[in-house]
Amino acid sequence: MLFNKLLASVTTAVLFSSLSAAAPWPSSVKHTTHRERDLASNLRLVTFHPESTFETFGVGIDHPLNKRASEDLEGAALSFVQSHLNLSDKDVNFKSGFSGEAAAHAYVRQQIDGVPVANAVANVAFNQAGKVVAFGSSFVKPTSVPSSKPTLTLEEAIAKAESALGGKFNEWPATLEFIAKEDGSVALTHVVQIQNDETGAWVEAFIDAHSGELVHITDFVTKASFFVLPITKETPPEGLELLTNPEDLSASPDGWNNDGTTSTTDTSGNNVISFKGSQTATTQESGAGPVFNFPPDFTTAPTTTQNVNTAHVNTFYIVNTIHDISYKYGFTEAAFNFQNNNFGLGGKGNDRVTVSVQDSAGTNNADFATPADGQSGRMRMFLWTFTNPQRDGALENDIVSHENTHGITNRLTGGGTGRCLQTTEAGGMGEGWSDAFAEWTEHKDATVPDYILGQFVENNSVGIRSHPYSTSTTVNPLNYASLQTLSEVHDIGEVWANLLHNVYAGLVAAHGFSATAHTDPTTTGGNTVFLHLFIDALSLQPCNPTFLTARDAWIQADVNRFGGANKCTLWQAFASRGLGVNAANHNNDATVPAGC
Ligand SMILES: *[C@@H]1O[C@H](CO)[C@@H](O)[C@H](O)[C@H]1NC(C)=O
Ligand SMILES: *[C@@H]1O[C@H](CO)[C@@H](O)[C@H](O)[C@H]1NC(C)=O
Ligand SMILES: [Ca+2]
Ligand SMILES: [Zn+2]
Repeated sequence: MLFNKLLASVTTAVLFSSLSAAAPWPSSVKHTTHRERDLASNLRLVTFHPESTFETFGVGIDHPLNKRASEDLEGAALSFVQSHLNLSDKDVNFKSGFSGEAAAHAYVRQQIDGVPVANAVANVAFNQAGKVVAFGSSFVKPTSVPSSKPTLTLEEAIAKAESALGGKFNEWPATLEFIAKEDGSVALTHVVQIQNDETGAWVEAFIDAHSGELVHITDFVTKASFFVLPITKETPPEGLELLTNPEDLSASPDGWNNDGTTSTTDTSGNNVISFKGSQTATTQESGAGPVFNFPPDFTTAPTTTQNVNTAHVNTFYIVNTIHDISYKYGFTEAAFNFQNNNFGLGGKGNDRVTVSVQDSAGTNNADFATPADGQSGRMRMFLWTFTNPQRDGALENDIVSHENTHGITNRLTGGGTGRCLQTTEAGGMGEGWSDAFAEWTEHKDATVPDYILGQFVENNSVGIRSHPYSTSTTVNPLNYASLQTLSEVHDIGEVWANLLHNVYAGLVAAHGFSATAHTDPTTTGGNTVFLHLFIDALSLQPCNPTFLTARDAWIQADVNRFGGANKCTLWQAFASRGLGVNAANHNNDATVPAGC
């Protein structure tokens, strides 16, 4: 409860005053380009992210190098961006790219004097025919540009960042980058990572390399805020089972108990390490094989050795399983996933997920920090204090899945930088994808029941969100226009997750349900189609997407992979919750394209 009280005293007061001063929707417009955060030392910082344009091209358009070999992704992307935005080659810099099953993706940055502009990025997607199918851009035309030679040393910038943010430089290599500001200028900045072990804060700080001012941050941590709802009835825990060989060797070739070079006998491997307190405090196998057989005792405190072992094993199992599922649907090494050893398949390694269970930093919550590809994702699970004995979020799979999905969405959007779900609206969708993925993993057949998250940790039947996700507008009335009055990321996330619940229901109604979708992405059920589009669209959408551009990315993803077979099903579902063809500025529209 402490968390809610803190939130109320620190954040809510300000949000109420700003909301009451303005008409409902103009105040929500900034969701697409801004984010206001309370940082350490009573510092409030508003970050600016230039609006992303997003165009999709259906079956595709040509690019200047069409005649050349199509495997030159970098050359094709750079030449397309230059011609499309009328820029020269000195303005554009290739950041990352990969070829997926349905599309190839390139992520480029604007640069000035050879220095990249951190928040001026673009992404280009090519279909299998080598034609451009999607283009997103937040490139800027700066009104003034300072010298690209810093006057402030890196050491001075680090000292400024540490004192402004109340944390310590974590020694991750600093970079020099421009940052586009709201006033139209750009600032030259030293970019340094600052962490605070007590609060769990982990940000990239952009310190003006001429003035020393903190001008921007990237917040790597996405938190789950779980609001207390009235307890109406009990949901008994589902039974745990001893599963044999749950790993998918086509996604984790050395199995889960191998750290990429040698085999392991504890809850550590190539994709994840689960521990409590320190990374040496993992759980050792209970028998060779390996066997990790540690049944929980829900009548005793979660902190008993027995229950800590269950927590390690369950999170190790869930994060590995999500690694394997998402891998088969396209979240691979080259697409910036979390693995120590990438087996020569592209991307950066040494970044398995670290899971700290029963982390002492908090209660009644959990979080996930997503730095760029090549640095480990950090999941922290907390204890929940609503019951006696307390309960452990590590044993409620929807909470673990929700957190893990933050890593997937933050890596797949914008090419592995961890910088592209930072605005209020994009951060809100981040929460929504996390709920929607958790829901996806739990479907068992073609029925699409209302979905509730977090009922075990709170020991109530209504869970931690304001409404169940539902195809019924009576059960869940949230729609696109709800964004006019919502400004907290989890609240916005509920709108997106409810939209995706309805997209899911539409696809399953059209295609049925594939029972083996977790391990076989070639199946044809609506649940399989849904997860393909979910993953594919993340790579297509622009940096800091909006509901509108994210919707367009789903439509384009369907063209790329299924030839547009689901166009009307998708539009009908989106339009049913206000995200029709003419939706704009957080105003509903129920129009579907002609012919649907
Ligand atoms: C493209 O850029 C050049 C040089 O900056 C300029 O002269 C030209 O007018 C631009 N063309 C268009 C179509 O904007
Ligand atoms: C869960 O809630 C029910 C009442 O709804 C209560 O009887 C039970 O003791 C609670 N369980 C725990 C562990 O607190
Ligand atoms: Ca990686
Ligand atoms: Zn979350």
